[in-house]
Amino acid sequence: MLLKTTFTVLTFGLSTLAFAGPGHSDDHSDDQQPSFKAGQPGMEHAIDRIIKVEASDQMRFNSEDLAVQPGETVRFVITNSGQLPHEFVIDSVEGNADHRETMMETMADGGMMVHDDPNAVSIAPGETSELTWLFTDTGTFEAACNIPGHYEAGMTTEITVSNETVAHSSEAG
Ligand SMILES: [Cu+2]
Repeated sequence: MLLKTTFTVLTFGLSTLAFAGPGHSDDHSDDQQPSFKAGQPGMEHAIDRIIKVEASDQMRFNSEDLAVQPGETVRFVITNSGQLPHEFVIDSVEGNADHRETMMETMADGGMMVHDDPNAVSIAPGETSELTWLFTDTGTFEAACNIPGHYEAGMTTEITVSNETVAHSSEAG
């Protein structure tokens, strides 16, 4: 059995409401918050799910399936089981590529890169860090460790955001 049972979750039309504002404005002038392609920082009281992730020196994120729905707030609890520092950054593939570029430039200048972006968290060896994130749009994003060499060694995991309704119900009730 390859298909897992998926419960149909009523999301109360969150994504519909988001676009139901009066007068379609086409300019995305969200000045109050920096915009992230993968969503925005989540709020404590809105957490729908907790996903545990292990960051290992094998340059892997070990976790359960990272499939979420738009409108879902997830608290990621990331434990660094290794001896090296790691980080967990939620962004688009391109966004993470930019992070890595910035990090390389900073380190080339002799600086230390400390991520204080809301979509990123550092995890010291043996420590556990948390990141609460609200996924707003459908798409394929990734959680990545952008410490030089880590991503390249495979320290990235895909996050799929989709309205995964059970489309195979041939006979609707
Ligand atoms: Cu790492």
